[in-house]
Amino acid sequence: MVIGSGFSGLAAAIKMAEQGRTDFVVIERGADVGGTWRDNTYPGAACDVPSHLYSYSFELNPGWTRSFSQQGEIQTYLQGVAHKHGVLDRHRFSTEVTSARWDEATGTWDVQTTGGAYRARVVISAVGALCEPRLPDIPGIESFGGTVFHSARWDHEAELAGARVAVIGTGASAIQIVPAIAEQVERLDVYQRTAPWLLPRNDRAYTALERTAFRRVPGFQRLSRALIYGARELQVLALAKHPELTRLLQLVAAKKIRDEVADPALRAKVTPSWRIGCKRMLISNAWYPALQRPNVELVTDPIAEIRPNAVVTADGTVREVDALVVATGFQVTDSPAYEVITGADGRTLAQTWRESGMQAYKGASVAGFPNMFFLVGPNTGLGHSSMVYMIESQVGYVLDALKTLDERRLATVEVRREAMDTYNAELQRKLARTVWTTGGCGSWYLDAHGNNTTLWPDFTFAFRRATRHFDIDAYRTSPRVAPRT
Ligand code: N01
Repeated sequence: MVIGSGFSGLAAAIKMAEQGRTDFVVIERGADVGGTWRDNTYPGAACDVPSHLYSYSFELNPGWTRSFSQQGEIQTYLQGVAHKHGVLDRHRFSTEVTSARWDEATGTWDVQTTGGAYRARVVISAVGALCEPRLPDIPGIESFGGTVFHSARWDHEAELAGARVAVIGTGASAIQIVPAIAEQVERLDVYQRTAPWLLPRNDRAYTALERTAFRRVPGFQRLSRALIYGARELQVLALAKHPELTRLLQLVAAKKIRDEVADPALRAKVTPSWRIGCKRMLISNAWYPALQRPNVELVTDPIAEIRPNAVVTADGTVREVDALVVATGFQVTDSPAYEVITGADGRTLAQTWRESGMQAYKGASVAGFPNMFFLVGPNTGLGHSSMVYMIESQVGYVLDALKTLDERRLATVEVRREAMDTYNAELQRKLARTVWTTGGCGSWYLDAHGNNTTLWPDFTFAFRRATRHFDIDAYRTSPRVAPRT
């Protein structure tokens, strides 16, 4: 069973089908494939990884219309890929997993869903890291009488044209939303807790000639992809290996502020106090111009409370609004998805990870959770390149595990605790010197204890190498019992 059908779950389904497997089902709570690209439909939603790299290696898309794809185009791509590979009939859409419990007696997962019960020999959790909206704990927010919604649950029925709107947050989502809606709203108050660093966004539509070349010239698309990949990998040197090199990137970002922001007071407000790269690097050419529109105000006083018709800041200023857009990110290290999974010792994954911190072996396997594999698991995220590359590495690893189970006639595999601990000690040793840890910021990369349990601290090809084969020696196994004759 696969849970979730975003980029990772869909890839797992396709690769299982390619191996000739027909004994699997994909449980998806949404009504379509796409995951985060199905859910994030806010105005301006687009990817910040170039299109030709942000695609499956087994389904390159010569038809990308821009260097950085917009949400709709990525969602259409994923729908097309799912259709082409014939895996849609293996999906159970609009069905949510309510509990998954390891049953020691049968060596299977007892999975309850809103669409009925299942027994699964293996569960592949592909629920994604950025899927559960985090709502801010601001006094009075529940009393707000106007329209209020999270950036990942955009209310397309809401009439923002001519309205007074507040956007809370200045992360990757907010910096796309604000320029996209600034023109149509009457007034836009942007509540910033921490200023982000921005780099230029070299986005443009591909010319007809380029698109023909992508389609017709053998190897042109693969070459473009390789060049983008190589350039992105170089960033690992600054972010993870030699964080002092981030100073060069920061010079570019600081110049961007000097070039694009005229007012010294606004310049001071938008200049971060932490090192670039510590939080996700944002790319936009529209953010600073939007903040300088006459109908937009960047508010840096902390929000003290929300009233039925207004946002009140700590200095006592009351700003009346009709709509509140909450762009405050996601529950990453404390996702509710971990509450519904119960392992061999009767504890949930959430309990396990609350104690140990979110950790796994190679991002894929957790001690105490036999026959369960994670895609986009702990420490497989990236601050610089395409998650699709990491996802394909993980899918390869998990598919090799399934093959090993069959070939060796194994009933269960469970990662050895010592293997997981050794792996994570080495990861944390590497992470301690990266900009994500030393850069002087807080971010969703870090858990409540300040440990980075989300990012991969090395080149992505190093991860590909580490996951090339399912390394059964790191696992405890049990054989299948032959049926009595
Ligand atoms: O969320 P975030 P996001 N009061 O967590 C602020 C991916 N993504 O949805 O920095 C006031 O980054 C918070 O402030 P602070 C990408 O991986 C990609 O924007 O914590 N403010 C921050 O400014 C990204 O990293 C793309 O001080 C509060 C903001 O809300 C990830 O998704 C596009 C607050 C949250 O920023 C998440 O991005 C979009 C409070 N109580 C997303 N709580 C692209 O590919 C939080 N904030 C382009």
